[in-house]
Amino acid sequence: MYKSLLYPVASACRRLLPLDGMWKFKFDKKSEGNKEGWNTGLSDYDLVPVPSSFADLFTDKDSREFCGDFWYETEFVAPSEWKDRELVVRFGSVTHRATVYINGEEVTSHVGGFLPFNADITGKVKFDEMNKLVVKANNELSEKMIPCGKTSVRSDGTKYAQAYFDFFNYSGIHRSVKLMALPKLSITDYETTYEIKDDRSAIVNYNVCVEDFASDNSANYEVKVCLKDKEGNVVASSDGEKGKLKVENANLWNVRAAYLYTIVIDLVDKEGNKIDEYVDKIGIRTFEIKDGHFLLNGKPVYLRGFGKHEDSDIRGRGLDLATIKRDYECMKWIGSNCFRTSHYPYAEEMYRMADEEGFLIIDETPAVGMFESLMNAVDAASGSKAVVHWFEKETTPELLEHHKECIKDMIKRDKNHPSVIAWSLLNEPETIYECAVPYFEAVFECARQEDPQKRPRTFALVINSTPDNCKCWHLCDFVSLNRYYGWYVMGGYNIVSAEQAFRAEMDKWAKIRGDKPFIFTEYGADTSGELHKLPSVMWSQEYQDEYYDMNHSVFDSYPWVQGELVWNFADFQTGEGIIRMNGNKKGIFTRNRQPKSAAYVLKHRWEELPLDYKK
Ligand code: BDP
Repeated sequence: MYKSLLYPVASACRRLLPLDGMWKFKFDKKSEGNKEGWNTGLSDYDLVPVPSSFADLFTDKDSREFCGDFWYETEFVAPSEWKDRELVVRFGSVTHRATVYINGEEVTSHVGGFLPFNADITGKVKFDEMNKLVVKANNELSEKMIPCGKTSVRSDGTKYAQAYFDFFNYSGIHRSVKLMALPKLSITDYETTYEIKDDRSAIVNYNVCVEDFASDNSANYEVKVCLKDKEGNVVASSDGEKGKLKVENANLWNVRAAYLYTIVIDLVDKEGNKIDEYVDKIGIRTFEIKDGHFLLNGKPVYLRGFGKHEDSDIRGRGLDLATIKRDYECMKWIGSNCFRTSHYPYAEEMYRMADEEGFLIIDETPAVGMFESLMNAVDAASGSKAVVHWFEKETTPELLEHHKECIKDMIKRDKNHPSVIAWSLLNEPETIYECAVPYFEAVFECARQEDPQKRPRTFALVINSTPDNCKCWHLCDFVSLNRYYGWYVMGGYNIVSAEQAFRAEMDKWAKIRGDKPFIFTEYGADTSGELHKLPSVMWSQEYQDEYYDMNHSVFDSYPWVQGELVWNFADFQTGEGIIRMNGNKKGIFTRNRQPKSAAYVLKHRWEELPLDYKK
């Protein structure tokens, strides 16, 4: 079974066939697809683009809100030159579950909507002929997987997704699909760690994984690794699966001043013929927390930027390279240097771009919605059932296993990006009962084990996880607060009281924080892109400006606040509800990526703040 999460690239020894395009598509309203043989091909289908969410392609509400199984189909021809290769279909992501069939035969299943997986179709392909690739996907939510939610049923029997999170449950084949033709003896993974020396040289420690997928293949090979600079000159090389590359006068990867080296990993046989080649870009840098500061290459850096979403008009959460480009242009224009991949790992193209542009990423798992309060409040009020804390539910063990799988895959996929500086393991979970602690310990330990670079770990604390009652914050290497003083708490004219309450909370953290740095992973106010009002009212652009001014004056009073990521980069789609007007409007940019007036407030502030602010 081909298990590798390396980004798919073509090379001297690797071939790629992109399968993106219009695919056949069909909703399986009665869950009859398997019984009716849809795995062998679809009839009476629609055509939809891959990659894309399906929700906003159609004009009827039943399609947008569809919850259950839905099927995709495409065809491809594999040339007979590929007969001796491993053939693997690589899905960037399918939200949330997928079963893959090739020529009618089931080849693999995968759970988790935001990370890649492979379908190994070696030995199942007809060469030089049409092959049918069918995917059965499913977007039901449950409390046993992340993101958490449940699947409910309307009075007319139709299923619908009840998300425990504040973004639309976009679903579909969200990222690119590629057929990879790989050598039988393949490079399946590699990792790097860095040491920067006083004499400006650097050591790149590397470790390469090789797998032999043909049992008759003699494992007589050698690994050769070299590093090339921007001009293509080889600056270091080494032999062996593990080794050290010494780079003299190393060009370091820095914030908004990236320098990338090309790493070329070759497998060669005894005669020196190439068996496999994998090529990637890496950045030489260190990142650590010391004395309450984030140190990039030993120098303090103050984080400024956003919590984001993968969200755009029509394509929903589907990969859109134009949106990625525009987002980076907006993030550069405003003077930011960091973002969190709230609330799930993003498409790999986003990280590759951050590597190039010198942005810092806090990489987040899809662990969102682990909070029972709202549902419990209703239940408790009606006396209908005893309140069960989130982490003592009977679903917890299964949830934890899935969560750990996601952490492992996220770190496996993203560990070599210089842009990734930290892991965010959960967003706004329930932390005020002791039963949360073993769960948190397990996920924090899992991340530490998996990451060769031992990046700092955190989770985003909801407003009721306070210095008085949070049982889990001490596990964080740095603490991330989501705070809405002046919006959900004491908003509008009462913002004065909000500031006082905010400072009171910060004073309490100050007493117990030790030397952990704190950042804000969320603060924001919903704002209509059209509404101006003098004097301000909540939802007006004027109020969003005042809200940010108040929050920044609090941040600036505490030297141990080492970063500010506003919520949100852009307006985004959510489910329907009385506190959402066609989505969440806390964007600094509209959903179309045009600035609201708060964008100028932030631009002014962030361009003025030195990189090592509060050093
Ligand atoms: C936080 C969540 C985020 C929401 C945000 C909001 O982490 O997903 O979108 O609040 O209410 O609770 O805008």
